[in-house]
Amino acid sequence: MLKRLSIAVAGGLLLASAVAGCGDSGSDTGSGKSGGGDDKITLGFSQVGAESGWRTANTKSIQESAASSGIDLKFSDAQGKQENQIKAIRNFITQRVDVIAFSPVVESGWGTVLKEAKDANIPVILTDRAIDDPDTSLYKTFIGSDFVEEGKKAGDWLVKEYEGKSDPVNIVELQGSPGAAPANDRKSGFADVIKADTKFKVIASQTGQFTRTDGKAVMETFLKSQPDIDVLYAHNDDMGLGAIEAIEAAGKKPGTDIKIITVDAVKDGMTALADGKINFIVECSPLLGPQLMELVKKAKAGESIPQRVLTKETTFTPEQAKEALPSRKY
Ligand code: GZL
Repeated sequence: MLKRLSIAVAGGLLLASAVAGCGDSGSDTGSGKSGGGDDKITLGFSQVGAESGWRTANTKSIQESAASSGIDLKFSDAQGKQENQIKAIRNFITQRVDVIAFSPVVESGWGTVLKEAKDANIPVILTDRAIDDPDTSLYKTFIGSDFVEEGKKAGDWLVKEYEGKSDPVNIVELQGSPGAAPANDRKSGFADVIKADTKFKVIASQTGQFTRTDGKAVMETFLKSQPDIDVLYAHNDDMGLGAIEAIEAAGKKPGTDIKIITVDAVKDGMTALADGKINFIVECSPLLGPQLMELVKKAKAGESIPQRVLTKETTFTPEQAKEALPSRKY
């Protein structure tokens, strides 16, 4: 996390005015030509997978933006596996694409393959998630959210919610997928804020893999093993929605008996928020496509790009969700 913070400071933050835009490896959804053909840019993109509503919206944004930008997209779905992403990046290098972009499924283990891309003189752009490699020359920029800040926003809401109360507040936490930057940083940002008051106790914390299925299963075990749960902090809406099913099956009222904080603000999460089943959502926008394509064009043209492009996002209460839902793009 510290490394990324130094990158942010060193590279200068370009605050996005708004983020109108967040099968098999190397499958080409474009014309199939490799880079260097006509003046059409070929982009090789390796996506984490299809684990959540956020990821679906992110993929849609990238595919639609590539098409509208006239960029030939070779899209690869890694199904949540780092080895598939490394394979896809090597395929893109062999195919001599013009630019490589990817959302790293985990923070570590990218130095070797990114050095191969650098040696092949193919610019790389990180989107959505960061890596912990100290060599920032391995990629042109990282466009994505500040996950530590997202965790802090979640913690800040909880502190305000329980201001003036002294009884213990028992928290269970559904973490994102192990090793992923959003999981590591949302956990640390939240913990940093709540440690100021000893009444807050994280009594159980386990990965729900960012999926509804696993979020529900882990919440079931929490409910069986923890007789007194006051709050659930889920690192994304999908795990929170799965947990809601488990909470209701246990005869408890989500949002009332157990307060729930999640991150993302996808439509299903916002609907549960508007219905009072979730109490607070920290937004993490998946609509990174338009900005990514602008960065791809600059990288191809050899123009200078800020080391860090931070996406702009907010938070939602139930009332704000009711207002925002009709115009939500994802
Ligand atoms: C965050 C993104 C996370 C989302 C999850 O930028 O990487 O991965 O919060 C998704 O919903 O699975």
